[in-house]
Amino acid sequence: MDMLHNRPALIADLGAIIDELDAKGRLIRIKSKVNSKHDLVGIATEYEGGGSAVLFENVEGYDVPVFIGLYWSRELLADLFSYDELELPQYIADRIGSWHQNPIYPEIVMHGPVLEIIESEVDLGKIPIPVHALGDAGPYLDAAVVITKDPETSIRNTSIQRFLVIDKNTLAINIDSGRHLELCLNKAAQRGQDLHLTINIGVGPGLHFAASAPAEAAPFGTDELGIACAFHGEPLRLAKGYHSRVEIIADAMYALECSITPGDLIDEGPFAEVTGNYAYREPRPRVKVISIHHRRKPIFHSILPGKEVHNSVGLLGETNVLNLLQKQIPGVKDVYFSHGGCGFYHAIVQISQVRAGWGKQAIMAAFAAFPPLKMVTVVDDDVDIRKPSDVEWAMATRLDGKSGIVQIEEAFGHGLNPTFDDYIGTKIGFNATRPFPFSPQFDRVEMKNMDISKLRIRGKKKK
Ligand SMILES: Cc1cc2nc3c(=O)[nH]c(=O)nc-3n(C[C@H](O)[C@H](O)[C@H](O)COP(=O)(O)O)c2cc1C
Ligand SMILES: [Mn+2]
Repeated sequence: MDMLHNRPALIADLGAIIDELDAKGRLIRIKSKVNSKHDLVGIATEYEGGGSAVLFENVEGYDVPVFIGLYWSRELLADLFSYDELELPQYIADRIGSWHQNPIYPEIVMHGPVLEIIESEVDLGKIPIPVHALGDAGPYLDAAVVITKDPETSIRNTSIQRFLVIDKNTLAINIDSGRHLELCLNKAAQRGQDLHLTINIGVGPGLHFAASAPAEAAPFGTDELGIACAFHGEPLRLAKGYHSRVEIIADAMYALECSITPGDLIDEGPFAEVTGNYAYREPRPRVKVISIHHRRKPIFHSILPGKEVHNSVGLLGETNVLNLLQKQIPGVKDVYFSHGGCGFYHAIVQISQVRAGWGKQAIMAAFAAFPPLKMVTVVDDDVDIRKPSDVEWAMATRLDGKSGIVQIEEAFGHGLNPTFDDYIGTKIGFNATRPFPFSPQFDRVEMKNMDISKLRIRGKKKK
């Protein structure tokens, strides 16, 4: 009985997650004193992608540790949910499916770790918020789960946005075009009201995934916090804010109650973004921080802008494309968003062809399922979609340059992609599948699979 409740509680509580990673030998504790400006992220980058996360226990000038790396390895993430890495996208798709069919709703509680301390004075300078890249404008909140309410219907919306720290009680937020938060802000503007929001830092992956779920999986007007409940297998615990109409996450490390006055802008950027480029400086909404709640012994959670974002927003996009393609396109077996494609610009689709023409249908369906995509490559089921050289082989030997490339000009994409100036650019699909029906010249050579572990040999196999 207790076992059943163990898992959900674990996934909902970052403190418990860090302990669990430690017990599994998946936590590196940095004991040396580290400066949070550039040095911390520089060190974290050395561990990026490994199967362990990192806890900086001694951050210069602060008594709060910084945790980083929860999302940089799918192996680590999958292990936390007790799944295999390759099962992770399907597991996430199932959780979102379960939310659609049998939603569990969040509950309001009176007590929770985040309510332990409320700061008498708002001072963001007391939180060890790292400065990431050398060209960044300043410290950034990068794993901040935003909750707001539609000013018209009061239905909650959840997302993740980056925030630049301006001064002790001011942040600047980057809201991409098309985000539900933008819709809420526009509605507040029409009503002449401020928009209230809460920023919740130090949460588990169920909630992080709920906030990252694309609009195509969680349309406007649906409370995405239910997705977190689906991961936890129980209601997500919310606490009422002291100053705002919007709830905070009772089990978070930190919760900030904030407001935005529509039209009030302040310069934000540059910031090292998921593309590997800097997002440029521009006037963006100013966020006033009204109160700061936190645990008695908080840990600050940060993420790196590369693989960690691929495995959150990208993984959720991948899951959505997989889910929709499996419903719409006969023969679709697997989908992968490659790291070279920044985790969410390039979808590789594996298909077991049953009829001609579905390769191109898969391209169109993938673009529709996830608008930030710039490229889709479709391959047969004898190609390993997680192996770049295998995908290239399919393009080199099976893609017909004349009939196999689909080009869609002036389409809406992702504004951060340098080739999508003001969100508009060209999307490309590559149908690198064999012509159907198959003919022998496209057959892949096969050798017999042998076990060499018991061979009597002299000499070593070189790597
Ligand atoms: C780590 C991370 C950082 C993100 N940063 C931003 C950001 O700065 N601005 C933004 O608009 N979306 C950002 N996103 C994407 C949105 O959170 C995501 O698309 C979400 O689904 C939007 O919620 P919505 O569908 O309710 O609009 C980020 C996602 C992740 C995982
Ligand atoms: Mn939404």
